[in-house]
Amino acid sequence: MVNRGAFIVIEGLDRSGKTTQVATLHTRLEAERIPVKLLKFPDRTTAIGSMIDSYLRSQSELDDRAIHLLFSANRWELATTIEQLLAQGTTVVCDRYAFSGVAFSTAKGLPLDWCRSPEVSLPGPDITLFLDIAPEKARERGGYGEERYEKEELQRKVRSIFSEIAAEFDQKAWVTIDAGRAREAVAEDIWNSVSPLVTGLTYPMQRLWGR
Ligand code: Z5A
Ligand code: MG
Repeated sequence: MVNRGAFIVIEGLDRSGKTTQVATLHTRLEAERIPVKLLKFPDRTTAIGSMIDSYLRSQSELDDRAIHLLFSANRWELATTIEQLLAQGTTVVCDRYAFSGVAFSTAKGLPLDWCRSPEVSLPGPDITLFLDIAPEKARERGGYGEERYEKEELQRKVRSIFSEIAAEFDQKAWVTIDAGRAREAVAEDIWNSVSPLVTGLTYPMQRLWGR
């Protein structure tokens, strides 16, 4: 029987370097000959993803609950794929996941419990690496862009909700990394956290919030 792959999620605020670090981790895993698949949420390539893309670029308006459920559905449409990849021994590295879904919608004013409900039972990460950066430092990295949520006040709220979410996980499952440092230092911390997992796991895939 093959050991299953690890499910690694990289979360963080805008401009914290998630996409940069996911790419670096991918390169390193490939160099170590570990089968790996990268995923990114929102996945803007699907039909649901294109509605999300249009909303984020302010080309369409949606009720806050409707867009929340679309973000969640965008994960559910890939849930079976994630499960199959892990079962066949492929490590899955994911750029944002359900925690972004909960943090952003709660920051907009929806109740946290309501936001979490549609995410319950999604494939659960074996580890979540949270790239933490002060919003003012993130702004120095080229400033916030054109998209709907790229505003400093909202990002501050999102940061505080992420820390509420983190408090529910044990320290091995949720690792906060200071992302205000050089790319190489951040990448090294990420590697030190994930390398024990990527040689294959023998316990079953988790489900989000244990259900
Ligand atoms: N959202 C939601 O509401 N609900 C959900 O369920 C999900 C998402 C999944 C779009 O996400 C929006 O969707 C997002 C949350 C919401 N709104 N906001 N904000 P996205 O993932 O498509 O886009 P993004 O998060 O805005 O990511 P980003 O701008 O792509 O940031 P990043 O990936 O964390 O950073 P990066 O691209 O790797 O780096 C940014 C810049 O900094 C770039 O020029 C790098 O070269 C530079 N960089 C990276 N690392 C460093 C270091 N260490 N030092 C200096 N400079 C660096
Ligand atoms: Mg990104």
